[in-house]
Amino acid sequence: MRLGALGLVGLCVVGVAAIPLTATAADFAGGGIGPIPDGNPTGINVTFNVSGFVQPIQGVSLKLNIAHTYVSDLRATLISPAGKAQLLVFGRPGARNSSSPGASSNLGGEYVFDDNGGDLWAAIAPLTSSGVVPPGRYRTSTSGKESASAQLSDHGGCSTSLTSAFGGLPGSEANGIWTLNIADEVSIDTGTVNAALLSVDTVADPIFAYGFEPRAQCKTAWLDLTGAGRSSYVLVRNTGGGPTGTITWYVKDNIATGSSAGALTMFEHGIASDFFLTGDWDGDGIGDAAVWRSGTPGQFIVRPSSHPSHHCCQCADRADHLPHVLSCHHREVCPGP
Ligand SMILES: [Ca+2]
Ligand SMILES: [Ca+2]
Ligand SMILES: [Ca+2]
Repeated sequence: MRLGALGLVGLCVVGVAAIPLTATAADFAGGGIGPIPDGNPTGINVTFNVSGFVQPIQGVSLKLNIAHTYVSDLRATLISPAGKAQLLVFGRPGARNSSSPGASSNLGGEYVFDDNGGDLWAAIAPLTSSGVVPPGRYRTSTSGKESASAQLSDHGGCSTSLTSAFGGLPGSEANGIWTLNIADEVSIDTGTVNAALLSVDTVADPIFAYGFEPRAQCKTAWLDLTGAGRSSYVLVRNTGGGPTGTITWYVKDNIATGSSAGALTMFEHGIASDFFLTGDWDGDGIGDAAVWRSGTPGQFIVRPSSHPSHHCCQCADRADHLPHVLSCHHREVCPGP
């Protein structure tokens, strides 16, 4: 989606969430803006009261007026109502492993995050400590250092997609309080969110074709189901019992060491007769659990990391032939056998 299209139907005024009965595109000003607590991973929550959508949303973009003197201190995550879907907007951009202090350049001005923007990490790379990241449009991107204290790999800087994370949310799930959590995870340098605007529409973007072009700054890890930048430890167990018993996935985050070793996540996905695999179907840089279920039609059933409560299907055109397009964007529902 494009911010330039926001006034398209005259439905809203910047700063005022004026809502039509049935929204097709609208802006929502953020509440809770202000100084970002220094060296505090909890951060602040900027909230957007979204309403008026009946049809599934497609495009989401975020405009921030933000000032900060050390861009690599910051992490920002956008979360839809009730946590149904979420995406890291940026996380410690420019910062990689634990020996790197990250990028000391500044934020100052208006930054738009949408699926047609430029590469934030590339924009940061040449800047000095007093340099300002050029205001403008940027893609969302995967995290550098995954926390203030731990980083074991050089991952981060891969472009992700707001449309893939949030597109397809039905109106009932798009309406409500959206949250942008912004945290400054490293002490000394500080900053402030001066304004925030969330733009939502129901029109698929004609320009972005869900591609993830190579980025010189981008590094990722195979079988990384947590976004830690290293392969996760993953097991599946037949916890339902029998030849079609429910399968529980056990995912151990591969960060930290000793008693603080990574957290264990458990969730049910698939049945014992499925084939199990992983990949990144929603393009958020984090691996998704998936199964292939043979049948007529055969189907991939994916648990996208950006919206894990929506197990979405991609059907084959006939029994055990691969689908034409692998995407969870529209949360396809396969017809019954
Ligand atoms: Ca600086
Ligand atoms: Ca700081
Ligand atoms: Ca994913």
